[in-house]
Formats: sequence, structure tokens, C-alpha cells
Amino acid sequence: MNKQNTATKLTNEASFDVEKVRADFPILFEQVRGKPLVYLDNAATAQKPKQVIKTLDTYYREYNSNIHRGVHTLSEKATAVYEEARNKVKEFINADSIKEIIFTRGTTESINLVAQTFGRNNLSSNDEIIITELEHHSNIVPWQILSEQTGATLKYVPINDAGELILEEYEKLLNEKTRLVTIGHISNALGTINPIETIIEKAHAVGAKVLIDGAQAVPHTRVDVNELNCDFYAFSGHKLFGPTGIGVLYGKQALLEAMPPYQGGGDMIKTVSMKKTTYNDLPHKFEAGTPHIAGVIGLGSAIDYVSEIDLHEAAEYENQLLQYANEQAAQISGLVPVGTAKNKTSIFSFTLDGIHPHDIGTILDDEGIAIRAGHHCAMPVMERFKIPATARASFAFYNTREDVDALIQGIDKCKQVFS
Ligand code: C6P
Repeated sequence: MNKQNTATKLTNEASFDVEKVRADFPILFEQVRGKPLVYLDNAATAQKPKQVIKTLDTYYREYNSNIHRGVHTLSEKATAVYEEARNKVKEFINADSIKEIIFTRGTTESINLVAQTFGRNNLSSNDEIIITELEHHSNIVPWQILSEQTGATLKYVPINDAGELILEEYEKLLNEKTRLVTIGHISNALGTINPIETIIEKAHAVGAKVLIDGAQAVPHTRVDVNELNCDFYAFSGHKLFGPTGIGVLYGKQALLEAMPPYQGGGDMIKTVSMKKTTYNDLPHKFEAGTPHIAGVIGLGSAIDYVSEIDLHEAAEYENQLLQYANEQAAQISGLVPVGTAKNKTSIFSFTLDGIHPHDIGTILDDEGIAIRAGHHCAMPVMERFKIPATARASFAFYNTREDVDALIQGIDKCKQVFS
């Protein structure tokens, strides 16, 4: 491993050394509105460790160059580091080959790529796609567009009052017409961890392919695409402590080989004549134009960083923070947690009687506390709970009990302001 990427190694099994980790994230020592920053908007985007920031700085200072094109030293170096990052992603999610790792702009683009290539090539008016009520808009709208284009029917798995998928209903929706099941690994609005192993197995039993939206999962859990046996897995770099504008689509090689290109342009071709174009091999067939080179290199560095952290131990620590937040919040009258799944990650969504979540967000911001307020790009979830919005605090492994205390005090202040 590159020395500059070596993150704080966490060896203590019993307790997570949060102070060591915090020291890696310079922004956590900033002030907002004259108060120390309490960053609880990690589900929207995670902060970046100094190792990733340094990697980006070094790229732009020392070897900024285009890739796969130049014969000069800088281009060769940039190409090597870019492709090394692809290998890191492959190892990180345990894919079989680097051919299965496509760089995209993020989860959203990864899902759109599958809809417009695999989807348009394989679906017609007799076919069905299953998604769920729990999805982020990025895993709804591309399928609605595809339905309009192909006539395929879109079906939704409902959720219960805790925000868990009703698996019996899923089983009822599955049939020989199901071509694709596309589902979030972890809900961004509620934190529900879906039983994707079962979902994948049942979809495969009727011959359907499965796409997993892993945007909220990769920062909290080890993902092994081989073990999961999913057909596609999508995630974004920025939620994994890497740069924005970069993401990954994993796809099984045979499926990717059979899919047409997503966009045309440089790098995705082998030959172009005025009559005909032949396409490049995987993974380049799906990476048209100059890619986000710094983003890919930064993502590689972020993967180095999280690979040094025991994500299982970190998730346990985050769950303790969630539990603590739930305990403290239970003392606050009028506070209603939204999303109470048995198996959930460190997302604390709630409403406060008589106070709009946007007002909660604004008052908390005055205290230097960053949360997200709104529908979280999951309007069907809000519709299901008959609410316009929630306030959402989302924890990462660098958050502390003091952050939770600040949140609870901030919520108390909201109540005072509105009393
Ligand atoms: N959720 C949130 O605050 P992009 O924007 O492409 O990096 O990720 C889209 C996306 C897809 N699926 C899930 C489950 C997500 O949570 C997100 C992004 C952020 O919850 C921003 S809306």
C-alpha cells in the first residue's frame, strides 16, 4: 500500500478508536456559525480523509494528464494509477475481473446505464421489473423511463410500518415475466438494511437478473459481489469518503459483454470508419470520453483508507451511536422516529410535532449541526408514512456521543423556539 494512503490502523477489537479516525478528517475541526462543526449528513455525502485530499493534490500537482492516450511519462503514470484504482475496486467488492468494474459518475449514472443498455436490449411489453417503495429516486425514475420506452410493467414491493420490505408481497410479485429486480441494499431515508441475499436468490429462481443500489451500503458493510451473486451492483465514491462525480457499476462479465455501449465517443472504440465503428473491450466499452481521472484516483485512495478500517467494528460503533440517539430522543415529547426496522444502519430519521423538518434543519445549522431535511429523494417513502419530509441525522464512524448530545440539545432548542 502507498504510504501516503496508509490510514490509522484500528486494531482494538473491543472499542473503536474514534479520536484516531477523527484526526484524519480536517473538516471536522472547522467551525460553522462560530460553533464546532457537528457533521451528521453522512448519508448525503461523507467527509474526506487527509489521505484522499493529499492523493488528489499530488495528482494535480505532479502528474495531471489524460489517460489511455499519451505516450509521455505523465500520461503513462496517470493511466497506471487510474487502472490500479480499478483493481482496488475489484478487490474491494471481490469481483472476478477488472472487466467487471465500470467507472461512472455515481450510483445514479450506474443505474441509468443498466436501464438504457441491458434494459432496452432485453425488455419488452410482456416483461416486468420489480422495484420497491423504499427506493431512492435514482432507482425509480430510470425504470419508469425504461417502462415508457419498452412497455415493460413496473411493480413495487410494499413496506410495513417499520420501513421493512414485506417479503411475502415480493414473492407474490415474482413470476416468469420478471426480467429484473432492482433494489437498494440500505435505504437512505430510513436506514433499513434489506435482506438482499434472499431477494437475489428468489429473483434468480424465476430467471430474473438483479441490480443492487449499494450507495448507502459500501460505507457501512463489506460487500462481496461474488458471495451475493448479484448481477449488477452500483455505488458512489463520495459516500465512501472519496470524491464526488465518481461511481462504480459492477456487472457480471457475460452480461456486460452482451450489452450495447451506453455512450459513444473516445476510448470506447477500437476502430472508427465513416461506415462503421467497432467497440472497445470491457471495461472501456462503457467509458466514453475523458473520464473523471482525479475522481478515480481519489476513489482508489478512499478504498485504501477504508480497507484499513474494520468496517464491521465501525458499523457496530455507529449502531451504538444510533442506539444512544434513540434513547435520548425517547425523552423528547413529540419526536417520532421514522423507520424502525429491526435490521438498520445508522440513519436517524424523525419528525417533531408541529415543526417542519426544514425549520429543524435551519435551527440546527445555527448550532453548527449539519443534518438533512426533506424527502431525501425518496418521495414514495414519505407518501407511505403520510408525511412531507423528515429530519435525518446520519452517522459515520467519525461521529461521537458528543455529536449526539449536540443534536439532542439542538432539537430541544427547536422546541423552545416553537413553543
Ligand atoms: N442519496 C442522500 O442524501 P448519487 O447522487 O448518484 O451519488 O447517489 C444517488 C443515490 C442512490 N441510491 C441511494 C440509496 C442513495 O442514498 C443515493 C444518494 C443522498 O440520501 C443524496 S440524494
